Amino acid sequence: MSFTNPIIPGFNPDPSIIRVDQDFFLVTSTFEYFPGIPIYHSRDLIQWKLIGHVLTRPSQIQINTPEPGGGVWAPTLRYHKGVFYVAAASFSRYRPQEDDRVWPLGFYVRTTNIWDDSTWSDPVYFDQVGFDQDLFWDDDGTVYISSTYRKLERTPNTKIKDFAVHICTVDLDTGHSTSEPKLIRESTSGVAEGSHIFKHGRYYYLFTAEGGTESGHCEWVSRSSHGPLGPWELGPNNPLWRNGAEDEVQNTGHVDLVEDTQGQWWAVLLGVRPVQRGDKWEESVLGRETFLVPLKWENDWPIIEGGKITLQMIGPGLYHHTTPVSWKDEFSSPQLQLGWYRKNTPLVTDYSLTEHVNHLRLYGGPYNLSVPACPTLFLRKQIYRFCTWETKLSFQPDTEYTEAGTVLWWNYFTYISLGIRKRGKSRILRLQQSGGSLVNNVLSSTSEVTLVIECGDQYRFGYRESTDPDVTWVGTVDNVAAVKSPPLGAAFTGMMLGLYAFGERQRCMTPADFAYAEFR
Ligand code: 6LW
Repeated sequence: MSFTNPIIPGFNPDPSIIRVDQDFFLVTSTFEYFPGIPIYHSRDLIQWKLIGHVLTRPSQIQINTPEPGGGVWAPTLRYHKGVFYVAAASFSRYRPQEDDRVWPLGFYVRTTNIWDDSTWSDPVYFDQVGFDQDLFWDDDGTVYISSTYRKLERTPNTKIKDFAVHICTVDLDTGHSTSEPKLIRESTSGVAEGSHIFKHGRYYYLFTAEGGTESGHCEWVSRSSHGPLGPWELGPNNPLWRNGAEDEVQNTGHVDLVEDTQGQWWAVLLGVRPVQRGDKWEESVLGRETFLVPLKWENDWPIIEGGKITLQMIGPGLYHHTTPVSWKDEFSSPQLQLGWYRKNTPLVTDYSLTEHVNHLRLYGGPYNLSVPACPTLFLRKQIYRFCTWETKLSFQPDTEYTEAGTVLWWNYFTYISLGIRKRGKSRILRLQQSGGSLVNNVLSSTSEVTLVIECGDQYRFGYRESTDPDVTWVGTVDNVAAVKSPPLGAAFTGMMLGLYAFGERQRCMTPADFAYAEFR
């Protein structure tokens, strides 16, 4: 049967997967966003549903003033004797190699009930720094943690990053390591990361993502008949596939593996879908997404048939893929629906779904959208390349220092907001590109305003007052311009759309009421 990639579209990098009986669970990275680490569920590996998040409480994760691309990196999800584990690391800076002092300690959390996200424990921290923590239980019960950090010995040939995979045994109750860390994989590319260890048949396998997460990204495999400490023997078919700069799916790597109930093995990995315009490839605004590929074993080595990751793939099994074409939240439940994200861990409650029934009411906090702190901002991932985002806002600002509206969001350096403000006696609608141009339109009524962002090769911003027959378009922004305006931060995340309210250094006393938000 054929299936369509990506299996989880939009900003969903670094997938890690397990199967428990009939159920597959998959987690991805969230970086500076909260709640952290989405958990997706599937029965067929193709259709995935968001069922909750691993990090939902400030006692589990404090993401306060991260750089874009900081926050929670590459989780590993594992299941052992009735307990689910997620190991990860959280950064305040996005590029650890730029400042060796800020390498974070890794941590893990656990639960026995993956269906109820309030049951995940508080973190137990490891006593080792690094990122891309992997947990492996050997048959004798020994637990190994592998992670990536910069090699200790530096030689004249040392690469700038020198990210290498190290392993040690660990006491999970305390998080303390119980053996000296050992280097098990370094790469001539200078980057070996995203390690995952498995046992299959008589061998242990070590999968590593190499070359860095951008254009040189690929996946290597080694095996050992001794154990996780090695020695490891490199496979004959490395890298496992060769997606390159001309392919429809690029930057592929960071693999995790799962065996289905029929004994078929599958890899999940991250990749991007660049957009071809004329003879040029442009980066996808959707970010790094989750892809699926079947694996075969030959002479006790894994291989990918065809040697490429593509948008349409053939895999054994019974698959059917239906892409939902629309999504709408009418704010009719007293709890926020799954799939809304905050930037950073919110420290105060600044919204209500019950004060104004069937509305999301925001009390804008004192931070506008261009600061590293946590603004009153609710975000959804853009998962369709061509779609329209729409919301209806009622907001009667009583000072000139408050604003509420909708935003196209990459990070706090790069966003475009369309919001209502007070100017003199009138209300204006302001289109503002971070660090850039400004368009102000005077609104003619005090009624609700529909705010629209058309997403495609370009983003088009418009609004409609209740008396207007049509949308008035106020500006257009090129995709790439939106993503690339400096500084980029990290290419770790993806485009999001959101609702916001703020006061400048003082909270906003008048609420902003959003009647719905939709993609169509
Ligand atoms: C991930 C690591 C990586 O933890 O990107 O470039 C990080 N390397 O494997 C964030 O996805």
